[in-house]
Amino acid sequence: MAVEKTLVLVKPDGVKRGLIGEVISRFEKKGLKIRALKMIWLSKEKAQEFYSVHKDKPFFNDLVEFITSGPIVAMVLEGDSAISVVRLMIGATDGRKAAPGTIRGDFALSIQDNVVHASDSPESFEREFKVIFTETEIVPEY
Ligand code: FUP
Repeated sequence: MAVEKTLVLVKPDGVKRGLIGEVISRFEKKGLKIRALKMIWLSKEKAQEFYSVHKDKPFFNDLVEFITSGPIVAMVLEGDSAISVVRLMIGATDGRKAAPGTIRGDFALSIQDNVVHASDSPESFEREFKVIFTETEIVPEY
């Protein structure tokens, strides 16, 4: 068993549509532990840093505009194989192609407005976590 942490965001579309509870509920019921949770409104600078791996992509500016268009809910989830498990649960990037039963498959019809973000590797988690959280915002093991 490999206990991992992963970073999940409910994006501005998900917050505006009242899907915070739905998203958190799915992860709780799956058995993942919430180790940190907060609502924030990202600055443009933080958003650019968060999505820096995409800085040369044609959709970068739209992506930064979108993720800063309203508040988001950020959380750190922990559990066995949490990174791959959460990626499976959120589904493919494009909501039109995401499998039914996944979060994006059930709630998104767009590649940009796709409700959630989740880290895709331990390295991504470490980088993304530092943009959004400080170590002291992680609660002790419980
Ligand atoms: P994902 O890891 O599934 O969130 O997807 P990516 O890391 O490939 O992309 C990050 C975000 O960029 C996606 F959530 C949505 C956005 N995006 C676009 O807007 N257009 C694209 O063609 C690809 C991604």
